[in-house]
Amino acid sequence: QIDLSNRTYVVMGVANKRSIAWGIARALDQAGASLVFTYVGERFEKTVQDLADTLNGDHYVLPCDVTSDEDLEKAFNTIGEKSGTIHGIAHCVAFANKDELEGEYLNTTRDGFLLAQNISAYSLTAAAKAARPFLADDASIVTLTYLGGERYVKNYNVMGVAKASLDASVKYLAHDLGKDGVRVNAISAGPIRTLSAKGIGGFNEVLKEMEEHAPLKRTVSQEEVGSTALFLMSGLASGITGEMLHVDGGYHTIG
Ligand code: 0WD
Repeated sequence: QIDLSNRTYVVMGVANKRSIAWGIARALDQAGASLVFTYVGERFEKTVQDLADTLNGDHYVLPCDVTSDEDLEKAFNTIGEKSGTIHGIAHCVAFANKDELEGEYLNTTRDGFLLAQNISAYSLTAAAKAARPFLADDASIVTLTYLGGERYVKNYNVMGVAKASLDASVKYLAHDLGKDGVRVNAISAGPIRTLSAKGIGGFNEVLKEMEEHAPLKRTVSQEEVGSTALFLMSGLASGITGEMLHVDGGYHTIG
């Protein structure tokens, strides 16, 4: 049994109850953690607050647009003031223009490329930077990535390139923060039906392909990603950093 009581974790990227971030939040909550949720856009405030209020443990909710250094600094300074120390961050944020998540990657615009990199990759570095003064000496940062950053996956396009950048960032951040005792890892999740996933062309076929060909012959759930994040956030993973852990029923081993 993992016990995270008296420890504070920041969960970035809950949009609704289907969000992977929510699966992570529930796993951390069940382990007794105190949680801080960051959301972007007023329309998500109530959803996130209402969801957070269903949890057992302490929690509060803050706005934070990861494209703004000012927002990030404000949010993490507030967390530092209210909670003191941060024991972990679940970074579950990504965005690309929907019309660039189908057809040829070659058609990606400069603005679309930079937008995807900004929200989906640089935001991890920016969040780590803003959080650094408050990170515990055994803190654990976990981000979410996807196979499309390691190899070609149809339609994933500009987001695949952003995930490749995110994956490299994990390794560099693991070096920078390792001397503070802080670990940085990525979970490469299999396809899960969420708000963001809806934007990806042919997503139903990706799910079907996984059910047919993954070693486990099924898709994975938010809960399975949540329990892996809980492991990475816990002392059980104290020797693991700069790693990418696939929670994809083994799909990455084929093809
Ligand atoms: O199959 C999937 N769903 C997989 C998702 C497979 C493998 C990885 N992932 C990754 C995603 O790429 C992302 O990094 O998991 C992470 C979480 O994605 P999700 O749970 O699939 O999607 P969703 O519930 O939509 O949450 C992503 C959230 C945003 O939601 P919307 O739908 O509004 O884009 O990222 C947040 C927002 O809450 N977000 C931002 N947060 C702060 N600042 C920003 C921003 N500028 N933009 C988006």
